[in-house]
Order: sequence, then C-alpha cells, then structure tokens
Amino acid sequence: NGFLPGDRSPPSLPSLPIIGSLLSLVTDIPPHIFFQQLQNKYGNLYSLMMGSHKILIVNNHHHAKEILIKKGKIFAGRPRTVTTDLLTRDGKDIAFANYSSTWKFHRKLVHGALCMFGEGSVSIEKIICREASSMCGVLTESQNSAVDLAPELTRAVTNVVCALCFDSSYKRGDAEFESMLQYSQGIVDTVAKDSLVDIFPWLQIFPNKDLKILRQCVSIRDKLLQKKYDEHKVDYSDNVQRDLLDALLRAKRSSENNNTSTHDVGLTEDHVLMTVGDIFGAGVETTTTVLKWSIAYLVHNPQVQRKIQEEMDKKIGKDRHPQLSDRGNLPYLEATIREVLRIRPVSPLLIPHVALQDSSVGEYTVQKGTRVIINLWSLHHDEKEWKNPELFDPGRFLNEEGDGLCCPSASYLPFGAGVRVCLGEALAKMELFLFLSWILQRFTLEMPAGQPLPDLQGKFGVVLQPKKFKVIAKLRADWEKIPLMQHC
Ligand code: HEM
Ligand code: PLO
Repeated sequence: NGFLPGDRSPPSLPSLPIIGSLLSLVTDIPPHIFFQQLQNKYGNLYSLMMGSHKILIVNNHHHAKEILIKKGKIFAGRPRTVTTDLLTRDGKDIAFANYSSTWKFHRKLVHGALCMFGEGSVSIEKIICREASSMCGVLTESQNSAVDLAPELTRAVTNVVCALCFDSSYKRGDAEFESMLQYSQGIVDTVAKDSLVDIFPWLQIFPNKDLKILRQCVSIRDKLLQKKYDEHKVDYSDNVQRDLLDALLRAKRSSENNNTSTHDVGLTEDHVLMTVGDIFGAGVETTTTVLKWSIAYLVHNPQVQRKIQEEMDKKIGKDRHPQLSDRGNLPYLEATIREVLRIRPVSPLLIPHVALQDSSVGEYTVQKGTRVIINLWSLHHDEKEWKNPELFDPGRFLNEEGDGLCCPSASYLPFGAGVRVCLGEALAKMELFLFLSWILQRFTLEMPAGQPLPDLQGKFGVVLQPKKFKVIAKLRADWEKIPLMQHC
C-alpha cells in the first residue's frame, strides 16, 4: 500500500478538502512570525496543505541543515507558481528554476563571470568604491536636513550590479533608473506572495489586482532587459568580455557554433534575459534592503555607531578611504553586519524548496513533491540558540577579548546553504562592508529632532523590507575640510 514499516508523517495542521489549511492561515500576522508561533502547538516541524500542495514548515537548524546540506540534492527543487512563472518565463532563470542541467549550467556560468571581475582591470572593489564616493558626495550636500537615504543607497547598489551585468551606470534622476525603481517595487510587492492564485491556478481567469500589477511591472522590466540585450548584441566581440551579459552571449554563440541546439543546453534568448534579470533584481533588492536595515538599527543604537567609528578612527584614520583589505581589522563593523543579517534576514522563508524524491527529515517521512519552507526567522530568533533574540547586539558575534569574530550559534544561515546557496554572497558582503564603512567614516547618522525612530517591524514580501524613514547624515567633526577623493 506504499507505506514503509515505521512510516511517520510530521504533525499536520487541520485541513479541509480542496481549500486545505487555508482557513487557519487567514491572519494579519506576517507568515514567518505566524509559522514561528505555530510551533507552540505543532512542534518545530509540521506540515500543512495549501490547496492540493503539501507544505513542510521547518523551524530549527538541525532539520534545516539536513535538508539544505546533507540531503541538498534531494531537496533542490523549486515549485512552479503562477507569479514566478510570469516573472521568469516559466522558470528560465536561476532562483526560481527547478533543479535541472540548464539551471546547473547557468549557475556555473554566472558564478564564473562574477569571479572574473576579481581579476579584471576594473575590479569589483574599484566599482563599489567609485559608487561609495559618489554617494558620500551627495550626502555631503544634504547637511542638516532630514533625508530618505533609500534613493541614493539604491542608486549606488544598482550601479554596482549595472556595471557587472551591463557595463553601464545611472546618473541621479535618470528616467530609466526611476522606472526601474518603480517596476522593481511592484514586483517585490506582488511576486511569490502565496496569494490565492498560487494556491488555485484556475483563479487566474478572474480579474486579480496583484496579478495585473505584476504583469505590467514585468513587461516594463522585460523591455529594459531586451534593450540592454539588443545593444550588447550590436557591439559584441568574441575577444572582449565587458560584463555578465557578454559572458552569457559568448556561451550562447559558442553553443551555436558547435551546432548544439540552444534549446538543449537552455541558452535561448529567454534564458539569457531571465538570468541577467535575476542577478540584476537580486543584486539591487537584497543589498539595498540590508543597508536600509543597518541604518535603521544604527540610529536606534547610537552606541553601536560610536564603537564602529572608534574602531575605524584607530585602524584607518582620516588619511585614506576604507578598502576591502581592512575587513579583517574592523571586527566590530563585521559583527554589526552579521547581527543585522540575523535579526532581519532579507529572505525570512528563503525561496521554497521541493523534494525531488521520497525522503525523510529527522524521524519523519517526506513524500516526493512536498514543498519545503525553511523558516529562517525561527532559526535566527530561536531562544534556545540566542540570548534575547530580539535584542540588537553585535557583541554576540565577538570573541571574549572583543577583538575577533565568532559565531555563537549554528542556527544562522542568512544566505541559505548547500546547492541552492545564494550566488551573490561574496559580492553582497563586499558591498555591505564598503558602503557602511565609507558612510560611517565621514558621517554620523541621526534622527531629526522630534521624529519617531524608524519602525523595525518590516514589510513582508519576497524580501523583508523596512518602512520608509528619514535621517540626518551629519559630517563628523573635522571631516568638513577633508575632500572626497574620486577613487580609492
Ligand atoms: C538565493 C540571501 C544577495 C543572487 C538566495 C537565498 C537567500 C539569499 C536566503 C535563497 C537560498 C535558498 O533558497 O535556499 C541573500 C542575502 C543577500 C543576497 C541575505 C544580501 C545580503 C544577493 C546578490 C545576488 C544574489 C547581491 C546577485 C549577485 C542570488 C541568486 C539566488 C539567491 C541568483 C538563487 C540561487 C539558486 O536558486 O540556485 N539569496 N542574497 N543574492 N541569491 Fe542571494
Ligand atoms: C526583486 C525584484 C526584481 O525586479 C526581480 C527579482 C529577481 C530576483 C529575486 C528578487 C526580485 C528578490 C530577491 C530574490 C531574487 C532571487 C534571489 C533573491 C528572491 C524578485 C533572494 C533573497 O532569495
């Protein structure tokens, strides 16, 4: 009858036919917190039904690592959903593509192209410092007034991925940049929301506000990607590789020259477009979000800001800009970045995984096709693993002497782990370190008098974003006289 001896399913939420456990999920609480709370009733591993899909919710690091690392390949699948299919032309990207040889091939290609930049004449470090310098210039102009730093942070981060993907950049107020900001926010707000359409695909035949927004935003994004692609095709040369798009074009041409069908290896125009779209989208939304959270926590915790600045004054001084080689010398800043990634993970539920064959987790059996949600929020706020998990305390990542880094718990996976681990981890860490060190070397971030501190709740979506807030970036004493050099 298909049952093995000792077969055991995980605890399950009550479920009704067809609508599954939907009724118990109708709540205003954001899903990562709701799933964390359900542990009280069902334990840290439980399942629920969404429509006809069985979903396993994982709230502890032992099970998470068994799934992501030990059984990584078995759980490397991705579900197909209406919204992600719309965004990625049925999974022709990396992040939302199911496990396949095409996915593997594209991951390798992108990984190789990102590594290349370390060696090229224009290194990633130089690109980031160029943008950090431009951003600090703009902050200097807005002395003593409260500003929303988001547009400048986003422009800086966007220009880094723009350089990597398209060998281009945006000036302030650029119309294409403004339109990118708009469509990208629309996509973040609507994609991968476990909306009704993702549960009942047939609901698509009815008008749906979110789907309409998503369709419009995706169509604007696709035009932008197509324009970059067409421009690149015109002046492409086999001898120079300017950026990621060139690397993908080269791979596409070489498969065409070898007479392999681009369909077989998955190098159609759609695949190339969707893959750069992923890197561009991930590159912008994730890093910007972490920078915003960092600033929100820094204005909440001026003592943390002061400590970072003291460390920088001692180790770097005023005669030069921070550079990547300073990373080892600024443990308190590194610890602060780690703490921000713990307390407000960018992707609190990762991206859903799918079991590609029958398997097990802990003592429980898991059937092929089960969707697996790793609740990173539960891992990062587990009281058994972290002292006062809601307290922002970079010191928890420092050793006893306070001069080196440590990881106090294994329940920490901001970038995921295993075969589906984040492709941009190294890039994101470089950006976070350089942007924050450049800002804090020169400026102190403060709240305007009488303003409430930024909200730390966050808005759940495909990334967990902070709400808008304004701060004053005040030049530190003596820094008025020190000019910004154009390059580091
Ligand atoms: C996947 C976190 C920045 C590209 C992921 C996942 C997480 C994550 C949690 C999902 C892992 C899983 O499903 O198991 C972060 C964080 C970032 C960041 C916290 C910033 C601090 C970036 C950047 C890029 C990027 C800058 C682009 C260069 C990707 C891609 C995937 C991914 C392509 C999909 C990998 C796959 O499915 O095979 N990231 N990410 N990420 N990330 Fe990042
Ligand atoms: C962000 C909005 C863009 O317009 C499209 C896009 C592409 C890739 C997505 C990204 C969005 C959100 C963050 C994601 C990334 C792939 C990996 C990353 C989901 C939707 C994370 C954090 O997992």
